[in-house]
Amino acid sequence: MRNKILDLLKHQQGEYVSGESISDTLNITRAAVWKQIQGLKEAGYDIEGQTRRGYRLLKTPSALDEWALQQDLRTEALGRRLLLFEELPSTNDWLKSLALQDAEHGTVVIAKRQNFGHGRMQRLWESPQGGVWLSILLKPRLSLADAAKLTLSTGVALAQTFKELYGLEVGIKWPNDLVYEGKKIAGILGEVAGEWNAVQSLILGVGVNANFPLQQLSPELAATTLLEIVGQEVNLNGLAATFLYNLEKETHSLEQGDLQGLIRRWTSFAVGINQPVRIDRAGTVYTGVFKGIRENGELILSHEGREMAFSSGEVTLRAEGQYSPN
Ligand code: BT5
Repeated sequence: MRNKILDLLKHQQGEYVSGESISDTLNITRAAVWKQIQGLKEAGYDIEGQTRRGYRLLKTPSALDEWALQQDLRTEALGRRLLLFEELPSTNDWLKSLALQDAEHGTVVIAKRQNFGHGRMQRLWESPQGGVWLSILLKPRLSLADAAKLTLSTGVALAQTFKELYGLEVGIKWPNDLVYEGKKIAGILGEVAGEWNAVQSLILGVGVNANFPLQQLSPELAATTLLEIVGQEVNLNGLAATFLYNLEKETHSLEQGDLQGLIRRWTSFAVGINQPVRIDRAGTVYTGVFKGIRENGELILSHEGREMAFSSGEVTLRAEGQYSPN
C-alpha cells in the first residue's frame, strides 16, 4: 500500500494528488490514506499536504529506503531484486543462504545495521545505523580466476562513486580498503557461495561508513565516515544506487575481457604506488617500492633490484606514516 501511494505521487511528478483520488484508486479510506502519509513522513519523505489540493511528493528520504533506492537505480540486473532489513547479523551471510536457494544474479541484501558484520578472516566489522552495509550476488560469466578480480572492480566502483557524488579523492589501499587521508572509510569482502564450480556464485560485501559520527566506532580504529568528511548527511539511496551502477559497468567490462582497463583504473586510485612500503609475510619483513599489481591482483614489490609478487592472503602491507591495517 505504501509503495502504491508513492507510485501515485511519483506519477504526478511533483503535482498534487487529492486524498480522495488516492482513496478511490487504492480502495482505502481517507483516514487510511492520511495514516500512510504520516508513516511516509516519519520515514523521511518530504510530502506536502494542502487541504484542498491534496498531497505532493517533494523529496525522497536520505536514509535507506527500498522504494527510494529503486527509483534511483539505473542498473540492468544489480539491485533489481532488493531486500532491505532494519538489522541483520551480516548481509553477506544472509545472501549466502539465499544463494544456496538459487537467488538470481544481481540480488542485493542491505541492512541498516549489522550486529555481526565481518571482514576478512572473520574479523569484526562495526556496522552502526547510518552506514551502507550491503551484499551483492553475482553469477558472472567469468572463470574463477577472473571472478576473483571482481573485488578489484568493487574497489574501483566505490572509489568512482565517492568521486562522482562528493568530489572526494578516496584511495584504494591494496588489496581493497578504501581510505581517505589514511583512514578507512569502506571495506570489501568477496566470498564464494557454495561450491564454485557447481553454482558460480560470488558474494561481494561492501561496508561504507556514511551517515554516522566517528564516535560510533571503536576509538582504536583508523577509520573515518562520510559525515565527518562531507560535514552533512548524504543520501544513502543515491550512494547505493550509484555504486551498483558503477559496479555493473565494471562487471561488464571484465566480462568483455578488459582486464587492462581494470588494472589501469585500479592503479589510478591506488594509494602508495612508487612509494616505499614494508611487507610482512609470515613474520619476514620485505622492504621495497610498491610498483602496482599484476593481472591476478598480486602486489608487485621492487625489492633489492628485483620484482617480487605477493598475494593478499599471505601478507600485510604497511607504509611509513600511513594507514596500516591489522
Ligand atoms: C574488510 O575487512 O574491510 C571488509 C569489510 C566488509 C564489510 C561488509 S558490510 C556488508 C557485508 N556484510 C558483512 O558481514 N561484511 C560485509 P578487513 O580488511 O578484514 O578489515 C576488518 C578490520 O577493519 C577490522 O579488524 C577493524 O580493524 C577494521 N574495522 C572494523 N569495522 C570498521 C569500520 N566500520 N570502519 C573502518 N574500519 C573498521
